[in-house]
Amino acid sequence: MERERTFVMIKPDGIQRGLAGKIISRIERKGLKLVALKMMRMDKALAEKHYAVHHGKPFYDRLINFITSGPVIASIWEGDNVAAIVRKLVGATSPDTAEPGSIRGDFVISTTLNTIHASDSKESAAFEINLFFKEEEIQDYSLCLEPWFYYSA
Ligand code: FUP
Repeated sequence: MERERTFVMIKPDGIQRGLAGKIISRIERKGLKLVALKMMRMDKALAEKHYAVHHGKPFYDRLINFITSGPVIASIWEGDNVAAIVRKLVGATSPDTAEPGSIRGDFVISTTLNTIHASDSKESAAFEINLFFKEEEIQDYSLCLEPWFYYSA
């Protein structure tokens, strides 16, 4: 079944702190389906496209420097209403409001070093997936547990 997709990226601090496995595991255990995954180093041009909406803001240069400072893990996840669900798992942008139990609520104390990016809407997911992945890098397969995540009777 064709379900909605979203883009998730583990940032350089998440990799350095050894949180990549924990973060992926949290998204998996929710019942979402991993369809693409790669470790890569973002160059300045890609970072500027990805964060174009923040161009000119006071934190923009810091953000571009940080995101290009080390490798990231880019991924695509599928599921019903997946963009909204993953944003809830990620938690709020500000470390003082990120809810305990969310990824940022449990692991993050900085607004810059915040371990994870997730698309904030279906529209930004489509843009970001297209920016980071070629269609042939996205896997089409069925998840054998899917009938235990979605009730279809
Ligand atoms: P989010 O979608 O929660 O990652 O947050 P935004 O799209 O608003 O911001 C993108 C990135 O900019 C955040 F991951 C961290 C950084 N940022 C700051 O450094 N300072 C700010 O005031 C807001 C965002």
